[in-house]
Amino acid sequence: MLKPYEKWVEEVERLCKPKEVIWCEGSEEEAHKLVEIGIKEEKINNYPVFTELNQKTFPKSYHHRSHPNDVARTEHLTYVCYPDKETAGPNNNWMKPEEAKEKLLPLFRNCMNGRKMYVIPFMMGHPESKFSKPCIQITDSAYVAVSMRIMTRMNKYVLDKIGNSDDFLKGLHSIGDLNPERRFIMHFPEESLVWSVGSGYGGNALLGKKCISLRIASYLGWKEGWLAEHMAIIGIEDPEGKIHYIAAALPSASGKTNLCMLESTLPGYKVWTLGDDIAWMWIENERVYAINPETGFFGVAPGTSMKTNPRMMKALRAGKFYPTLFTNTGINIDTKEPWWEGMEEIPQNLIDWQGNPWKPDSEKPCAHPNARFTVSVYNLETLSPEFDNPKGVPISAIIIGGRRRTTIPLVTESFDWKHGVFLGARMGTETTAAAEKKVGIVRRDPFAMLPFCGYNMGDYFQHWLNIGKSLKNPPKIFLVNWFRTDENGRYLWPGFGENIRVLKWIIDRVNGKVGARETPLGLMPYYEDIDFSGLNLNRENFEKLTQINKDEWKKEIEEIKFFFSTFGKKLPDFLWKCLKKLEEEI
Ligand code: GTP
Ligand code: SPV
Ligand code: MN
Repeated sequence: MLKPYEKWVEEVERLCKPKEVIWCEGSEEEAHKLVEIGIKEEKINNYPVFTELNQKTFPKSYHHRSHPNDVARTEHLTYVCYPDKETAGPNNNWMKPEEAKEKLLPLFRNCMNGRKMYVIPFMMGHPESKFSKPCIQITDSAYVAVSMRIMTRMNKYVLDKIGNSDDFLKGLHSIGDLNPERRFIMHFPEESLVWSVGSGYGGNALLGKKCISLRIASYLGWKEGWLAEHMAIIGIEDPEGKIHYIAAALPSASGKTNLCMLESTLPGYKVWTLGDDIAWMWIENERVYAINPETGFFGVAPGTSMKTNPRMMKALRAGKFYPTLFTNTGINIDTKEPWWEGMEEIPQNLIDWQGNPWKPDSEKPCAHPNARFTVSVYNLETLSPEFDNPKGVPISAIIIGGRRRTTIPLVTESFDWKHGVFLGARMGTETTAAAEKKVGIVRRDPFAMLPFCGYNMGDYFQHWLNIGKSLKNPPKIFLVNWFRTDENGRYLWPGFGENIRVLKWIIDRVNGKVGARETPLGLMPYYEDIDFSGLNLNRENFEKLTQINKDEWKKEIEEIKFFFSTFGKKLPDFLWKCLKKLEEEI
C-alpha cells in the first residue's frame, strides 16, 4: 500500500511526466550534486542556472540569473481558492478550487518532459516545536531545490515524520515555459495545497516561504487560534544583559532584514537575530511567543553594504553553510565577485544582471532592484542562541511600519492592543520592487500582510482583536516610519544602526521608564526621552519627524475610509469607531 504522500508524488509524476524523479534528503553532498546539475545541465533563457563565483572571497557562492520577465512576485497572478469569494476577501484574487485546477491542469500536463523532478521534504519550524509543519514541495528547478535547502529544514526525516498520515502541506511547482501568460500561483487553503507554475523566482517558487508559511499558515492560524505574520524577530540586549524580544512587520523591501541585523550605535545595546521575514506567534500562559519557521535569508541585495549592514556582508562571505546564492546581481568579471548598487566603490569591469557590460553611466542599474542573496542563518555570527529553541521566544513589543515620505511620524505607540490593531489595519506604504508593479505608489498594506493574508482581512482584523482578549499583559504595539523626508526629498531619519535609538525608547516604554505625550494618533515620545547622543539631530528635525500635518491626515483618513469600506460587514465595528474618533480629533 502506498502512503498518502507517495500516492500524491506518483499522481504528480503521471501528470508532469519528468524523465527522472529525485527524492531529496537535504544533505550537503546532495546540494553539491544539485549545484553541479545547475552548472552543467539546466538552463534558463540559455544561461546555465548556476555559475561559480570567487570561492576565496565568497566561499561556497554561486550566481543565478532568472528569466528577465521573472524577477519579482506577481501579485496579479496569485490567487486563493475557496468555494466562495467572501472567504478570500477583497484583499485577494479569488477563484473556485475546481476552476483553478481546471485552468492549471493543462499547464502541468507533461510540463516536466525531459526534465528532472525533485521531491523535497522539509519542515517549517523546529521539528520539536508543536507549531512546526511537515511539508513536501515538488519542483523541476535545481535552483529552487538548492534554495529550499538554505531556506528550510530540508531533511528526509520529514518523510518518516509524515509516515502514513495525510497531515502535511503540499506544494507543486514547475517553471513551466516561464511565459507570464501561463504563470499562476494558486492556493487551496482548505487542502493545505499550493500549485505554482510559470515562475522560478522567490516567493512565487520557494513555496515554503510566502505561499505555505504565510498564505496557507495564516488560514490555519485563523482556524486554530494563532498568527502567521510577515515579521522579523529580534532580541535586544540592554546594558544590564536583559534581552527583550520584538516582532516587526515592515512591508516587502522596507527594512526587516536590516532591522534584524542592526548593529547598534548606542553603547551597551546589542541586537540578536531570530528571523527576517516570517513569524509564527501563539499564546502560552497568557503571553505571546514566536518562532521563525525559516532557516535562511532571501534578502534584497541593492543597498546592502559594510556601512548599512556589515553583519550580512560578513555572513555572505562566511562560507559556513553550503551554498550561498546571488540572484540577478551584477558580477565583477575580473574578480568573479557579485556586485550591486550601494555596495562600495564601483569596480572597473562589470556585467549587469543580464550579462551585458555595465558602466556607471549606463541607463539601467547593474543589479536588478529586486536582486537577492540566499544565505543560511547559520552563517550569521549574531544569530540568537534561542533560534533553535522549539519553545520560541516571549514577545514584549510588536512593531509595524510602512515606507512613507510624508504623513507618518517616526514612532507612535498605540493606546492599547485594540488600538494597535487599528494602527496595523490602517497602515499604508509605498510599493517597492519586491513585487511586479509600479514602484513608489502609496497603498494600504495592513500589518505588511496585504499580499500574504490567505483569507478575508476583515476576519483577520477580528482574529487579531480576539487574540488580544486572551492576553493578560499584551505586547505593546508601535507604528514606525524610517522613511520620512524633508522638503528636498532627503531622509530626515538616518535609519539602519541608528534605529536602535527608537528601539531603546520602545523598550523603555515597555519597562515604564519614560513617559509619552498623547496625540490623536497615539502616544509619541518627548525629545528628551530618545537618546540622540552622538547623533546630529536637533529639536527642529525631531519636530519635522514627529509632526502631524492636518492636510496630509485628511487625505490619509479618506484613503483609509475607502479601504475599510471594501470589507463591508466583515470590518470589525471597533475599527470604524477608531477611525471616526481620529477624524474628529484631527
Ligand atoms: P523583504 O525581504 O522583501 O520582505 O524585505 P525587507 O523588509 O527584509 O527589507 P530590507 O531590510 O531588505 O530593506 C530593503 C531596502 O530598504 C534596502 O534597499 C535598504 O537599504 C532599505 N532600508 C532598510 N532599512 C532602512 C532604514 O532604516 N532607512 C532607510 N532609509 N532605508 C532602509
Ligand atoms: C517579499 O517580497 O516580501 C520577500 C521576497 O520577502 S519573496 O520571497 O519573493 O516574497
Ligand atoms: Mn518579505
